Amino acid sequence: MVTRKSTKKPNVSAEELKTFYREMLLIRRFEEKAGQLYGMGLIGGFCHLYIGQEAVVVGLESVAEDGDKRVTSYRDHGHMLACGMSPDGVMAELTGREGGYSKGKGGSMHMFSKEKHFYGGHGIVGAQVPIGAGLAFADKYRENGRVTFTYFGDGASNQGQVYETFNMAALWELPVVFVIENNQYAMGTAQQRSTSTPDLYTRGGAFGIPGEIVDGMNVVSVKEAGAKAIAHCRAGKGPYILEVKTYRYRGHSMSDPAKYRTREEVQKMREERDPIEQVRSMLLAGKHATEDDLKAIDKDIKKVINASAEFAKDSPEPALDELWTDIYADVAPQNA
Ligand SMILES: Cc1ncc(C[n+]2csc(CCOP(=O)(O)OP(=O)(O)O)c2C)c(N)n1
Ligand SMILES: [Mg+2]
Repeated sequence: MVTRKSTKKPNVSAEELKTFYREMLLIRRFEEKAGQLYGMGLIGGFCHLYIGQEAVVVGLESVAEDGDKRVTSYRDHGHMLACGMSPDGVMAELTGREGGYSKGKGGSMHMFSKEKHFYGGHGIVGAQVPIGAGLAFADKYRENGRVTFTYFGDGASNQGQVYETFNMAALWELPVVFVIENNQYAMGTAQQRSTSTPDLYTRGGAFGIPGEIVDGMNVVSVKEAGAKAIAHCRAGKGPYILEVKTYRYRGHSMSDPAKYRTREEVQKMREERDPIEQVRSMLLAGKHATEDDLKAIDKDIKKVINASAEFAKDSPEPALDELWTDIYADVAPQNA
């Protein structure tokens, strides 16, 4: 089994660092805005924010190619933005409006984009894991060289269906990267209180699936590990596990008072490990950008996010007869 950490110097251009900065900031500002709209009563139901975990999806999406697929849990806004879905469509869905990706009928946890190969958004813990293997099975069957990123949490990694999936994915050598986003908590339960062995990247050992641990607060490390994992899958060698160590800054969902950890713990992580601040420092230290350049990026992104909130507020609620649509598929699935 592969179990080592990469120690070589990062191989990333100044342009790419700037792209990472922009993409992570887009997710952060989007989530902050979603939090505000939730507080104003414009978003109802469940809403799980991704703040703190931005480097995971941005690093991994940087190695994905056209036609590669992704599926994740309910903490899904970052994944959608990182694969190129529109902030307008995502925000409108959060507010339950017609202009949303599910016409306002799905909300935060139930959005999809066939065009961007984003397959949800799943509220049942671990349920997306066999779905991810199914997507990879279809690609293997079609011999199209595509890979699926299947994201799930540290909590979900204790679910039974994950291991049934590992077995089949290894047996059939499916092109799937299992990404365990270890943000150290499952709702209010810290990982050490729920999990007998802390090293989740070794969980594929019984099935012969290689795994690697990655610093998920460092987007460059995530990119490098992602490149290796995806190359393994594309070469037809079967599944790969990445345990990406990250941290969720906000509560589990909007209704979480977060009494299970100290403010100091969160503050320390924000001050010492923040993924966006790390890239900001690299850009400034390498003289790849000035404070003013970075301010201009921030200003640009705020515009995009404010426009998405306006779009969401202006979009009407779905018409009553939408209650009867999108219940059953009208046609059998064709080539995805
Ligand atoms: C099968 C199932 N059991 C329990 C729940 C309730 N639940 C929702 S999220 C969650 C914690 C999952 O934590 P983790 O996998 O670490 O993901 P994170 O929320 O940290 O992203 C639980 C227990 C659920 N939705 N589905
Ligand atoms: Mg977790």
